[in-house]
Amino acid sequence: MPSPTLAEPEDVRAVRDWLKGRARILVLTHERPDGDAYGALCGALLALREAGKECLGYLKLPLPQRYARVLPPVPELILGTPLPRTGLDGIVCLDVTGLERVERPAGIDANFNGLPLCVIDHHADHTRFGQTEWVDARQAATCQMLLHLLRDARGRVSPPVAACLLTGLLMDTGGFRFANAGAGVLRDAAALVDAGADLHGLMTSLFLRESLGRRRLEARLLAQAVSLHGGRVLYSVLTPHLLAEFGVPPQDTEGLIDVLRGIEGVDIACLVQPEPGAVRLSLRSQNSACPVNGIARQLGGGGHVLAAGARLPDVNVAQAVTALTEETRKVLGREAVGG
Ligand SMILES: [Mn+2]
Repeated sequence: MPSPTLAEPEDVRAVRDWLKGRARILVLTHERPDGDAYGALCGALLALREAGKECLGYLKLPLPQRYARVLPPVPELILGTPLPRTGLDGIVCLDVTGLERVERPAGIDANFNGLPLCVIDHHADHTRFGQTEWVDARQAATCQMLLHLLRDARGRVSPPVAACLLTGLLMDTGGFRFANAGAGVLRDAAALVDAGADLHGLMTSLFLRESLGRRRLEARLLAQAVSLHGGRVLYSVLTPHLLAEFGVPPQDTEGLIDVLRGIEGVDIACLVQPEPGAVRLSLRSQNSACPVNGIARQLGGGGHVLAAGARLPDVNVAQAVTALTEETRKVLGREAVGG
């Protein structure tokens, strides 16, 4: 894995110029946010305020406990309610692959009310949807891109912003355990620690402490997991009922799939999540010869080589599992042929 490098300078410059020309900015991220999304959203809002900009951010649901514990309070964040009347003059979308994945507040339409759109993202399957875009799939996290942007612009990052950005960098690299955690990531993490982020505190809260309910839910998911293709694919079904049974909030499912991914012999792990009118498949690969982004794309979704997902409308769990069985068979078969 090559170490992340700076993106084309003109893209970064375009984003910086765009930001300079705005006074009241709305910051959005993707639906069903993860640690990189929360870190990037909160870090951007704090940094914009420090730069003297008025800004607002939006999340449909409150932050999961693990993030609420470690991220600084961000008063600019609106939770689930319509935006106050504002004279917005631009929207920033962070860590979002495509237009349809943006978590939008009531009052902001699919055309973003015609406001100028600036997009910063690191997904390989990003589909351009902003007028001003900086997209670099070599970066491990959107938070890593924000660090470069801030360092270039101001040469420094404040301690609260550093805490947010390190949170995203940690979560998108699995605590420096994934293949994307190269030397560049470690150098950037060190820069964030130098800037005041509490690495040990973040590691503890993000990876070493969970509620008993969540740990019991993980145990249940493992106990009911089903093997396919001689154990190379492992899936488990996570229903809203199961979340309720263990008292785990619906926005706190990030990382549950890792209990399946970590099992010996598993190349592809899948969490099957029925929701109203659809079944969502989250996919993780332990083996770059068995990419899951192609599977996700085949099923109408997308993502990275090793982490992807799809939402299958109008199917039940059995039909989703049949689709999973077929698509993973093709990928494992190709790998066997390819060597
Ligand atoms: Mn990300």
